[in-house]
Amino acid sequence: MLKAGVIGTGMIGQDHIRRMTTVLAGVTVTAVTDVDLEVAKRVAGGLPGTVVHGSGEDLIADPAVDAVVVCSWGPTHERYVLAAIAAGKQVFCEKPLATTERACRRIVEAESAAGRRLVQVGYMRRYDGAYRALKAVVDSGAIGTPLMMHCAHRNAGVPAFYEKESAITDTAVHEIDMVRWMFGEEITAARVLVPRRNRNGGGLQDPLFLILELTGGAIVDVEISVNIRYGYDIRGEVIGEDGTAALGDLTPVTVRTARHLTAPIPSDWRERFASAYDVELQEWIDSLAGGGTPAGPSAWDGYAAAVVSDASVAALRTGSRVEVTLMPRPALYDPA
Ligand code: NAD
Ligand code: ISE
Repeated sequence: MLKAGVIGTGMIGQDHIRRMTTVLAGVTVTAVTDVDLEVAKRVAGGLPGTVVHGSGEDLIADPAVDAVVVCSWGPTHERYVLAAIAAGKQVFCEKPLATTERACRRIVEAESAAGRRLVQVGYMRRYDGAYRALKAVVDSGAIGTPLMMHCAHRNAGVPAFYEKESAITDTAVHEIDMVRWMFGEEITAARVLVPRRNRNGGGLQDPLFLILELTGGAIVDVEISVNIRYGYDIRGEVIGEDGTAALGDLTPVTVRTARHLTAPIPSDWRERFASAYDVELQEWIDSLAGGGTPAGPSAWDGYAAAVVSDASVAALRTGSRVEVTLMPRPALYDPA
């Protein structure tokens, strides 16, 4: 039984604790912490035997914690991931791995020096049934060589901590990771177009239109709308030489009444990606059994996504096309 400690008991921290305590097998939550200790105590209150620590560092040092799950705000990820690596403990870190290229590079260097994989990053789309089915079609060659992909990442609204550039660093970073995985190629350059503003967006520049270029010449566009009110809507269509493949409408039910056809739309990521998070964490837990190492998105993937995210932020600020340069990939991350 894997003894997990959770740092950050906000929205996704609570959701992952719920799945680790009521859905998944082979795991128990032995400790939690949050910078807001009252929240951590409230969450631990419903979990018999779960200890509340005063800091993330204390939780990582706890001998009753085998593996750490980092669900705090992005800028705090680096220090907890580095502390877990230093303690020789496995760490599942919610995306983004860290909020800058430099911070991710420090994590990659620390893990490489440790000589074994200790980090997995929460890019859960790789575990989503619809994205996996889309990738299977692309990989099968049925639509020919993929040339382009259209994506839309729509949120009904965003949390209070969301800042001007979060549409890229917190939201589109999912497409950045997904595209690297879907095409099996690196992203080489980014551009951002800025349409007129949504009146619901407050001070945010919302929506944004991100354009990514890939090593093999394919181009991907991503509409990022984070105050679109009607619901949480994730779209993707790959255009190949001989056909196209798109994520389907995932609705479990459609209703026809009074000459109208209606279907529910998820309210947020918890609903849309519930099964993907389940599979992601279960596979992580299973991979660690008997001292194994994780097989999911690595610190290198977290680093690569951060470099593209930084380039996209620079493209937004300057209005120019910004090239992406990755450092040489350490041997630890060579494909098996
Ligand atoms: P949230 O604000 O609901 O929760 C974050 C919690 O972390 C808060 O309770 C806050 O008090 C706590 N916290 C902040 N700094 C801390 C620190 N130094 N030490 C301990 N706790 C600290 O935010 P959220 O929506 O749960 O997002 C948390 C992380 O999860 C972010 O990195 C976000 O990008 C990621 N996330 C991923 C997905 C996904 O689809 N994979 C979805 C949502 C959030
Ligand atoms: C959130 O942090 C997530 O990761 C969600 O998947 C994403 O859709 C949302 O925009 C982010 O704020």
